Amino acid sequence: MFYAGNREMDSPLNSEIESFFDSAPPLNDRAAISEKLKEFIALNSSESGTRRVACVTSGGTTVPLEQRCVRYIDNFSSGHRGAASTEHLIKMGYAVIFLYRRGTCEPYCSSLPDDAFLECFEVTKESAVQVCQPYSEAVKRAIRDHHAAVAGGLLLKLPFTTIFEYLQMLQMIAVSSRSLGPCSMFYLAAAVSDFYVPWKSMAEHKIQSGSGPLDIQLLQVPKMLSVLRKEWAPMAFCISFKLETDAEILLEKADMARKKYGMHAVVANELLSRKEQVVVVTNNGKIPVYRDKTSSDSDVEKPLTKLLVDRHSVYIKDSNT
Ligand code: PAZ
Repeated sequence: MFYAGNREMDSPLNSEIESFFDSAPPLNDRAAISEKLKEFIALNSSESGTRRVACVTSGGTTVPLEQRCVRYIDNFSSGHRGAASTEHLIKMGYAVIFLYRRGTCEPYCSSLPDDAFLECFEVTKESAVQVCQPYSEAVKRAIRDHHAAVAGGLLLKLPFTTIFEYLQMLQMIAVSSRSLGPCSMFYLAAAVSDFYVPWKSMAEHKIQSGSGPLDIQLLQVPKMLSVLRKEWAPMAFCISFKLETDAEILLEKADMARKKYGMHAVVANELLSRKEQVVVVTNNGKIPVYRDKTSSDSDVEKPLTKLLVDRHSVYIKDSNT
């Protein structure tokens, strides 16, 4: 099902998008997601003043090679950027819809031990389960902060795995947040596949290995950023991310993406240095942002989200005048 907004679906890009959605397997839990979104948006909108709501996307999308999927192509992303940014945005007063790849980092979990889950717990003489002493403060803090965000209506977590799920859910979120107008922000840190196998031309069963080299044709995933900007959520403040491994082409590619898709900002980052520095590319300049190296527990997402929130404030003010 494709929601085109008020425009006619007549451009070649729009027909590619339409055919992507038409051929995608429908979301299993579409009705439940839609209900959760409706409630979350209603909770954060009121006549006395709408809270700012950010949709933070995080983690990589998979491209299945078989309908009963055994093999898939993946995009690199640990989800750290999205999870940390979500925590900072909530601290700055935002409500966040966290659209994340199942199994990647989640907000409030970064201070938890990397050790296997079961190593954090022990059984007492009275047969109760308790957190082992060295982990207890970190676990307590994570549970408390996570609970406060979810119970306070400030965090809605929606997991995806495939490119099909991701784009359908992004569209649902964008259309549901239209009523928020300029108070809505899209912070698109997920690493989204550029190529996919259309569902209808995909093998149903596990591809057999006996018949020699595998020859698969991947189609280009239609670029949804323009349609997000122009049709799904035309009033929202939109930030996309550009990852490159070649620093020479990074800033130029980020600026091209900004212009081509009408983004309000593009965050340019290079794979190896992405945790230390990024560059925010806007229509009036390129602003480098660095992690505070004087503090061991600082991250680059703190100054990054602060800068983008300031830009969002200006955007809201300008939209209201
Ligand atoms: O998830 P992570 O913290 O490991 O990495 C974040 C990132 C590099 C995936 C993100 O900053 C990014 O650039 N996302 C967009 C990637 C792209 O499609 O260009």
